[in-house]
Amino acid sequence: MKSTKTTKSTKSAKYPKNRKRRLCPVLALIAALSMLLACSSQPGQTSGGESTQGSQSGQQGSSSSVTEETVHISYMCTLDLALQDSYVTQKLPELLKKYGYNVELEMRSLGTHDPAEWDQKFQLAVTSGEAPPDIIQLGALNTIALNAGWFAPISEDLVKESMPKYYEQVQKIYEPMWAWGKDPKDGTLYGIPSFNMYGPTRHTLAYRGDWLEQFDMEPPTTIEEFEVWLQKCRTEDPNGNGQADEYGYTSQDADGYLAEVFGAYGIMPGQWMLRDDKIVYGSIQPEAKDALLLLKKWYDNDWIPKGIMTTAKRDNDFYAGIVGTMGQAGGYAPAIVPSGSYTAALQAQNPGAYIVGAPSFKGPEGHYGTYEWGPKKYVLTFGSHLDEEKIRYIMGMFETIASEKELFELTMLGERGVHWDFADPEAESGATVFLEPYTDFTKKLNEVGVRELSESAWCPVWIEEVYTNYMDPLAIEYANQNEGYFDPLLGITLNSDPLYKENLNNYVKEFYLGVITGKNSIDEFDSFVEKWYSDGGEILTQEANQLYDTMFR
Ligand SMILES: [Ca+2]
Repeated sequence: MKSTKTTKSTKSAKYPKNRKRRLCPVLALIAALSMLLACSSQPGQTSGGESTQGSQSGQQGSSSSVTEETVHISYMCTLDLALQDSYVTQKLPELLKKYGYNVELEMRSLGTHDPAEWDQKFQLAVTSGEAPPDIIQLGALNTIALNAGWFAPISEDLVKESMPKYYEQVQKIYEPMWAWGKDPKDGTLYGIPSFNMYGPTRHTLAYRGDWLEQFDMEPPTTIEEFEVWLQKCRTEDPNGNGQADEYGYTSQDADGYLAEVFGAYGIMPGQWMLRDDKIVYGSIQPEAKDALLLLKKWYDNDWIPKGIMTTAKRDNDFYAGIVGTMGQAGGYAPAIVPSGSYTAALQAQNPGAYIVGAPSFKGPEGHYGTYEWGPKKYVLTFGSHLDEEKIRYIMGMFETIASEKELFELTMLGERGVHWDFADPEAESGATVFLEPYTDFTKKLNEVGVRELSESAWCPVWIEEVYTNYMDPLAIEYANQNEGYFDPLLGITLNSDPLYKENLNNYVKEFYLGVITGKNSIDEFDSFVEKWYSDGGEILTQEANQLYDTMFR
């Protein structure tokens, strides 16, 4: 993709060596050290001891003298994934010394774990003129912060040189993911993308395994077999309460509604799709007509609940034992395995219940699957005040954390035996569980400073050969059951999205629900599509294709 000004091969080199090699020229070393010292003695830094030696000690030109300088690193992390007093933030500097990193960590928290509130507070920090911290991890490259000049430009080459293992990892998982670290306006890279460890399509259709067993059924593989499932759920009282209160499938009022049904017809309403080398919107594709007619039949037969897409609750109704599947792209692979949190929530209300994940049922052309935005997770950026050496230092530190078992475990999970353990405590790999009282979401975030795999303040990038040891093999299998459907634009916001997207999506939802419930006729489909284009869809389609052409080809 990018022209690479390849220097020497650095792939197999360890970081301390890398730094030594790069810092070899004495002048560069002195310059780098004085910059580091300048950074570590900024005003406003209250804790002492940041520079244990004077800058003259660095003139000896050895890498060890570099690491004896304490490097102060300030950090603003999405959702406040770790706080200053969290176990991870407190413990990490001590462990890092062994690997040649002498750091002092400062978390700048925004006081909330709520995504919307966190983003709001972050934007307020930017617009109020606050200076950026050294590292900023975000859900996406924030336009306001970008325009305010918060981020240092980086390059793929810089990442490749400073974190060779992670660079290779990104290339392997999904090369176009660099796009979400780039400014859509001119393609400049500002952020290192991270991905979900379970891959781009990590949800599957989750069934009540005990209901399948009662019906003496295997998970349905076709629409026809799924209809048998729907019918049995309505008529055979699988929850045993003497009432016909069960349904086999539902969707709530949220994105991804009825995903498995549309997936069976090869389309992704609510997301962009690639067709004939063009980006098109899933909601207005002609296959939606067949899917809607099927859903209308199910609705008329009372095989799906009356509150579908309105009052129905995907998760709660499943946990309550009145819906037999968790669809709508809800079956998150690591959560539906026996040690997973969804299984625990289901069993809390339905002792003896269990979950079976299965590939979604196939449509007439053999299409199947549940869909989502893709492998995108977070983006790691650097404050615009940083010089390249400090950026390299931080990148190297993060690659070391991702590569070393003890650092990875600390930053992802906390301390084994105290905060977490393998689901099988005798095992040395496989599914992990948090231990009481750290099963509590807020306690885990505040006190330990960890959340779950694919999300971490202090391990924001990851290396497959390390992280797969902490994944349940069954979850990996589930995560690969519905391959192929994800947004080719990875959910990146278009310029005009704020103007049109919400209204258009509401319009689509209203029309779809109208057809399913009989308020609208499927014959109105063509005029529905026309109106979608004229109400802003045309502009969005143009922008989507432009984005695809400039960032993804
Ligand atoms: Ca019942």
